[in-house]
Amino acid sequence: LSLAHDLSDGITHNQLALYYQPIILLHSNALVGFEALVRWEHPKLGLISPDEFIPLAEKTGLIHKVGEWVLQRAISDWKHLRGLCVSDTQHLPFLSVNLSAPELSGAGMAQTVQNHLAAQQMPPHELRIELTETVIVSSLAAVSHTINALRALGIGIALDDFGTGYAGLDYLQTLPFSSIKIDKAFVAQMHTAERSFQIVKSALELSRQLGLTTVAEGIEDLATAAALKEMGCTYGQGYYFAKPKPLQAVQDWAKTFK
Ligand code: G
Ligand code: G
Ligand code: MN
Ligand code: NA
Repeated sequence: LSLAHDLSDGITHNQLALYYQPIILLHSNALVGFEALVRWEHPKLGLISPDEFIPLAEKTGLIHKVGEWVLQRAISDWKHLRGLCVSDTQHLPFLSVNLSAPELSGAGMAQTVQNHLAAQQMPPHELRIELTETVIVSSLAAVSHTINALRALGIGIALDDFGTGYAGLDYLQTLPFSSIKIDKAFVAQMHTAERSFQIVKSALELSRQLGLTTVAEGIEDLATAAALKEMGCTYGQGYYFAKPKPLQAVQDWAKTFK
């Protein structure tokens, strides 16, 4: 509808915003990274979630403009976020950015990412690209070249929403993932549903066996954070620690997080 037209205008009129959600190293409760999550501040409709406008952007081809804006903004904001993170020899600070299939199937994507990194002097290993299983299933051949090229640059590749797609294990076999994000659908229920708990446990075991790090998404309480830490999950993310926030707000939050 005209929402697509609005989005095209919105991109040029600076209506997109990036929110950042903290990622915590569970064993020491230290801030180690952020996930960048895009929002659209529509002048009449208010804040629109990416769940609504990313599919629209993908259908209309506007995703390339959205993705370009997200990459540029996130990588340029990183200099304000990096210093908030704890850094040790095992866990370097990282910034996670979501990419979708049409963005990845473009031939020049790895070069584009490399150019943004070089422009801001961001080390490639501090960037992590999050991909969903559904993204990959749509065009494995088209995206695998780009994914391999990004990984070869030293960029981390995370399998997002793990467990909710289909044939996820096949991707783990063929694509160079460096981490897995366990979907909040499992994490949120792991204390009330035995099956969810067992699925999380198995995902952690699989991840360990493959030498990958794991991020648990959707941690909403202390009990869940404590259980995941006990189970050996590397990183946690969720409202229990912090909701996604604009840059200034996340900087303020970090000052009070011990
Ligand atoms: O933060 P929120 O729950 O509203 O995000 C919903 C979903 O939108 C996320 O799970 C993610 O898959 C997607 N998303 C968020 N930001 C981006 C982005 O910058 N690019 C793409 N392609 N998807 C995003
Ligand atoms: O890209 P991905 O689908 O993983 O994005 C994570 C989504 O989950 C974002 O939309 C973010 O706003 C949302 N989210 C993050 N933490 C929590 C949480 O603790 N609870 C719930 N319900 N959603 C969360
Ligand atoms: Mn994500
Ligand atoms: Na996701």
